[in-house]
Amino acid sequence: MEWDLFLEPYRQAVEELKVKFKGIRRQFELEGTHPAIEFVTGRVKPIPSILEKAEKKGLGMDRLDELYDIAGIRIMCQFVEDIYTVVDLIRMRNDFEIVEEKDYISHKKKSGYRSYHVIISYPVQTIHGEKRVLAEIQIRTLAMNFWATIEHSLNYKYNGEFPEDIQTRLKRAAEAAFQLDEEMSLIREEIRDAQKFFSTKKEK
Ligand code: 0O2
Ligand code: 0O2
Repeated sequence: MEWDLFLEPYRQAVEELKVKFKGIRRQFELEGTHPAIEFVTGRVKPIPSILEKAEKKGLGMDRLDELYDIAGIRIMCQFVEDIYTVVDLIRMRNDFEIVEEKDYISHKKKSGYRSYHVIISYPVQTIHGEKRVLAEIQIRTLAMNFWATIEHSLNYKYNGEFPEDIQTRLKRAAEAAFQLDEEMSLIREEIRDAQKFFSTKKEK
């Protein structure tokens, strides 16, 4: 398997998508409106994880291109409302196509995981013409990201088999993250006004 050759279009897609979403953030800033995007990260799935996922999904080496998260983009937002603004912006675009949307916000996962996932088909221009790759865009609030990041690293440590007390605590933490998002939404307008005030002050 020529991994470098196989992964190159995915690397390209991740880099391009990062530039595009960071561009959206900058446009909000230039217009002086609350940026729906706080920050953007991206990664190409490590080879061992690709192999593991392919095995789990029963995909042979000739069908790795059916995995939709080899290219992954993550968009962090301050407020839950911003997530839907970003989803609308994604739906409006004509530089890629949406394949599927998964709303793990109104339907959180059993683990407590919340995020909005959009799977896209992204055209990469290669020296042999256009090649479409699948990419997964995860959109979440800072609170959702905090929870998911910690749960993910614990998952790694315990190999998915959490002791019961940790599982209970993680569920409680997920609930606390949800409450935090709710509270923040309620005082969103005030926070927005304060941020505007501080950024005008900074400019002076
Ligand atoms: P800026 O505008 O200078 O902050 P890469 O962009 O390739 O270097 P990648 O793969 O996108 O890196 O992920 P990485 O390095 O984890 O983080 C991407 C960007 O997100 C970086 O900014 C980080 O500063 C920013 N970031 C990461 N965690 C946080 C966070 O908790 N809060 C905030 N506000 N930003 C965070 P850049 O890309 O260097 O651009
Ligand atoms: P990575 O790169 O380690 O993050 P499945 O993975 O089979 O449960 P499916 O259908 O393949 O689910 O995809 P899904 O659920 O739409 O998205 C999978 C990705 O969402 C995961 O990628 C995580 O990034 C994130 N995710 C989903 N559920 C959880 C969860 O309970 N906790 C955390 N922390 N993240 C979750 P991977 O494969 O883990 O890859």
